[in-house]
Amino acid sequence: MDDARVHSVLGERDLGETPFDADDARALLTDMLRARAFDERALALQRRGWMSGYPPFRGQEAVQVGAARALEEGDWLFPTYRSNALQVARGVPMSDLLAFRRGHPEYVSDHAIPNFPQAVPIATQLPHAVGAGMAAARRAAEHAVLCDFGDGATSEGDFHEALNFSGVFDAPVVFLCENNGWAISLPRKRQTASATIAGKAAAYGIEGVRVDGNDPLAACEVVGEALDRARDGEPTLIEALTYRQGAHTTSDDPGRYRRDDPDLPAWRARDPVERFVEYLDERGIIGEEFVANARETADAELDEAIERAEAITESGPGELFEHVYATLPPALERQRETLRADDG
Ligand SMILES: Cc1ncc(C[n+]2csc(CCOP(=O)(O)OP(=O)(O)O)c2C)c(N)n1
Ligand SMILES: [Mg+2]
Repeated sequence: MDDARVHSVLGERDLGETPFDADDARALLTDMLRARAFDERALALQRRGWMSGYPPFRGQEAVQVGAARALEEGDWLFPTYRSNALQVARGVPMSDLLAFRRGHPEYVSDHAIPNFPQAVPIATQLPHAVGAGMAAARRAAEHAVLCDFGDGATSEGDFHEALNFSGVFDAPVVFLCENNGWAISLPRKRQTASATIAGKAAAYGIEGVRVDGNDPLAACEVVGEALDRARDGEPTLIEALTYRQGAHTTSDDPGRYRRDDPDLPAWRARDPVERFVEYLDERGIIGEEFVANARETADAELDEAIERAEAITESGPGELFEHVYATLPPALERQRETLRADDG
């Protein structure tokens, strides 16, 4: 693998030189605008106490929306807490994502999208994704698995175990690492001494690819090719280079640790939404009204989603004891009883 090569489209090719046509490009931009509207509204809702915490994905819309577009209908997605743009673009109802952030433990609507619950513990979804991939291969199923995670996840044992298993058992899995420069306050260069994250793939005998994560066309192309290879039993580790523009979560203050990040202005200037708008506008693929109209539609979709999420009953603390054990162990049973008694 050529470690230095970063796959990109926006700076290198016109749309006619890609597999995408104008409709594809407009659909990608529409989803990026929907995702950004979701992110901005979710942040505002958190600020007024509507939900307790929120991990913004601003700056990472291109890689997530591009990846979502590359998925076939039956492919499984294993998301994280920051994969909301991926899920929005995939068609998971916004109301489900919002209800989850309000404490509802599972996706509530009756959609048939093969989507795992988002993982909050770092990297636990990687072995799950490989297991799902191995099961699919064993049943000779057609679908592949896309597993999304951050640069910080690459330091977990689960990352090693999952990639190792995928290579040995030819699991149809695409590992999508969104290298957004930070794991909370830890910069990428302190995360690993490897020159690249994609380069780690070589140790597992699988393909490693780097892609410009602020370029939706490049992301869609690279993830699509990797999913095709996965269906032939060849896993891939993709490193998408991007940047977390906002705080880690609404509980974080990045001003305390990266105010002086020398890369910050350059990344802000490479905002994925503005960059794609400019690319399409310069080529006459979108007109003046496109962005405003798409945003208006997204805002209306959000109004409805919020209403639907508000209609869902909030979970009580008793939910803590549900969904893990079929029969609660005695110690947990006693804790549940104590909680009930305290609740009066
Ligand atoms: C197993 C585990 N250890 C620690 C944490 C606390 N934690 C939450 S997010 C995070 C950083 C993750 O960074 P990265 O993987 O780069 O993802 P990003 O937040 O940048 O999307 C950590 C350490 C956790 N959730 N799970
Ligand atoms: Mg990160």
